[in-house]
Amino acid sequence: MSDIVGILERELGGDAIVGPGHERLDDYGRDESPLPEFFPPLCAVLVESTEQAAAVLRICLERKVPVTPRGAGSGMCGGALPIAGGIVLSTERMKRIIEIDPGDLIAVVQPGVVTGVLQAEVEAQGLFYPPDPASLEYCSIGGNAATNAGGPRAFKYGVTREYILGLQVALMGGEVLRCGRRTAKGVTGYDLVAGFVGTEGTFGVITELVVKLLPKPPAAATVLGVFPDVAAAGSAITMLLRDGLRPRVLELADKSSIDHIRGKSRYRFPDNAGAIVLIEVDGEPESMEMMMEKIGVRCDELGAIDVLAATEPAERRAVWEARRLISPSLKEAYRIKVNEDVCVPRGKIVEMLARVDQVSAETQIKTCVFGHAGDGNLHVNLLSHDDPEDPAVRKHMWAAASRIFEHTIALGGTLSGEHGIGLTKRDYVHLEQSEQVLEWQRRWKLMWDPSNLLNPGKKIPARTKPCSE
Ligand code: 2HG
Ligand code: ZN
Repeated sequence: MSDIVGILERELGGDAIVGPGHERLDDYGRDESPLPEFFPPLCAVLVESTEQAAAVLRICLERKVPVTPRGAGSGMCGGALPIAGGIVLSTERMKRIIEIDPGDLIAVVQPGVVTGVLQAEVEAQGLFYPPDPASLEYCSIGGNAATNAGGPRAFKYGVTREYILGLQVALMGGEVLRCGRRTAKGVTGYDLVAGFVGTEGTFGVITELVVKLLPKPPAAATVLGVFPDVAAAGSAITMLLRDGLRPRVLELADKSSIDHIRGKSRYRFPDNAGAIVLIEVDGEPESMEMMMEKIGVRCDELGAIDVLAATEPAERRAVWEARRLISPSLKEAYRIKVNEDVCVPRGKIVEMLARVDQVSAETQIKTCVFGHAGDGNLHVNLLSHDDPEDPAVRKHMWAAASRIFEHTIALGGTLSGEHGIGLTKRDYVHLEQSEQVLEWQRRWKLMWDPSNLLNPGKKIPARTKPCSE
């Protein structure tokens, strides 16, 4: 393993390598996950092409060196951490939008394209790429595909998987695979594209994507329902869903979330907000007023203490900037932020919110809940000012997270709605999936990576007992 850095340097050129002693090397041992430790790689390789990515994967297999793919490093579950050492393969330099075709409604992009940049580029041509993870200003499309990222607009438009039509993937050993299509429909063969999306860099390294676009909705408007507390806001969401309301966004933020962004946000949230429901509609300009009126009346009936409309683009931008500030503001305010993204059936949102309160009361850990409540996808943040490296503190925080997972599963939910499993949730997957289901996934992984060198130790827990038991 020791000469791997030199070999990669000779193959790709020194400029591609962030090697030992480089001031940036440590950055590749961290991501946005709530882990205090970092995992320094031997080196990071910043590839610029599919051929370079394939060369790295060929060399790593030949030398039996673990390799961890990385997009922008914005993942929250440790998926991009090189926990087995070895090297990090970063696609951050592959930033080219190769093609935008307004007729075919597709774009062809490299994985390092920042999601927000792609959105702005297609919107300038009257098109629309809906998936909008909160980190869209710095996360990359390759990472979004690797984690099957969601976002607020997933409520109406669905998650990343629904927008990936085709992929080029570099496989362990250096083979390059092109799969999928660029047509609106297509059922030829098995759906390998869907199989790669969401595998968190454990099957292959995405080096090019064909993404589906939509025509840009001509108008959008945002409504803020202000509620006395999170329980009232949660029941309002349940009722709005029962009414059959289908806006493009149906988000929730509790009082703690709002209080953490007040000082920073350009948007002034009402002082009396005990929780807010953020609703956004899109469609024809003439229909906006009518839809907002309807939502406003319904929020009033459901116990809102105020309903505010944001129609002007600048005002809507300010609302969204504020919403995206919640996560970074919590990170700034606490030494520990264990953030979960559990997802419960929509009918169980109110019950889940009550169970989060119960866990907070039992453990005396402060919680903050916000997120994509219309999808049942709640960001339950467990927060503490204690020392993140203190094993007792750590144990206590993760025991609380484990209680949150147990409640989620008891309500028929799933551990992760959008962030992925990576490292931080890997050892809880057995709460949700049977050993048989896990075993089939292990076999699937080994089909693509028989030496288990590509992002090893992620996504699926190691076998703990024979499948037959
Ligand atoms: C969001 O929706 C992100 O803001 C981050 O998914 C969630 O930090 C979090 O809990
Ligand atoms: Zn989110």
